[in-house]
Amino acid sequence: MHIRMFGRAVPAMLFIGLLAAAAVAAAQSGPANLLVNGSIDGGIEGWETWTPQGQPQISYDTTVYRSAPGSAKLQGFSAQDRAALVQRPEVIPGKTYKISAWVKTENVSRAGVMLRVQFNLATNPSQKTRDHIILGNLQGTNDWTLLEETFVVPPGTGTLIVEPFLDRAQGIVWWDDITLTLLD
Ligand SMILES: [Ca+2]
Repeated sequence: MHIRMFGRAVPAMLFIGLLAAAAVAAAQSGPANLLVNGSIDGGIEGWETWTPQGQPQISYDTTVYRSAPGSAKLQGFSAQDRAALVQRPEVIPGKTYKISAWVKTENVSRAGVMLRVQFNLATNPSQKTRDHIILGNLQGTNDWTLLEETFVVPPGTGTLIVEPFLDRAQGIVWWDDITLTLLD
């Protein structure tokens, strides 16, 4: 009797051990980031820059970052300056995703620090399938702050436009660790 119980107990313990190992591995790696170079390390490769107005500067900064060795620095010098990093990841309608980003600000003159997400119709990306997500609207000086939101992709959507932004403001913004993950 004792031997039979022991025989059953060993595989169960092994199974629990494997589950624990798998859980640790999942926690360490996390869901895959659908953005290229979301940690903005080694440069801003993978991101387009968009400066539709004024004379803002976008650069790679190795002196201020949330994850080493760098972050993206967006600087405005007048209230006209608009600057954004841009990526257009593909998404699947009906699926749930989470967008998140870390941002730090210094003397930003207006509530123009935002993470903007646009939802593009697959058959005509200039048409949108819902209102933009706009997170943050920060101004002034803030230490590293997490912006995040979970959303379901509307029917007909083909891609997003993910835009860490400094919109019409003086001041400095650093963006780092920007992630888009598929939750379900
Ligand atoms: Ca980084």
